[in-house]
Amino acid sequence: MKKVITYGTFDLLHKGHIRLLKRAKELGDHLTVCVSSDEFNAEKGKRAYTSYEDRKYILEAIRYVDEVIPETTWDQKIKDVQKYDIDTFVMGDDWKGKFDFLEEYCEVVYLPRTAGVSTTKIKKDLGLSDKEDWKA
Ligand code: C2G
Repeated sequence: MKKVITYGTFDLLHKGHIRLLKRAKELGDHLTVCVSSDEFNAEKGKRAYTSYEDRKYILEAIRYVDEVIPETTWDQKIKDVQKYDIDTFVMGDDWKGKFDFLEEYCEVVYLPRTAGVSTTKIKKDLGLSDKEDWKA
């Protein structure tokens, strides 16, 4: 069984996220999604609208996703690839080159991002910001 892994926040889920997950799954038989914890998002300078628990719940409902685990640090990828016996690591190409160090442990694939959609654009179009004020 060919195992694939990808990482991300996946906040305000949109077509770009789904297309990434679909193409990632097409590279193997099993897709693990490592979704950023709320604390790790703070480290990434992001504040997700949807909590980690809810982002996990939503991702688990997607047909392309087989397993969802937490991402809590930048440095867990090598351990994850070994622990989950991963064959292929996949990210959108906005990360191109950033994770080439994993080539020692698995195949590394950067897929073209889906143009015209992003969580940041959604928030901007809705007049939301990353500030506290839009928290429900
Ligand atoms: N993505 C995409 N097309 C878009 C938007 C996002 O293909 N229009 C991809 C990104 O390239 C990424 C995945 O969807 O591979 C998740 O995107 P984010 O939730 O923004 O993830 P990010 O904040 O980049 O977190 O350790 C890695 C980080 O956790 C990645």
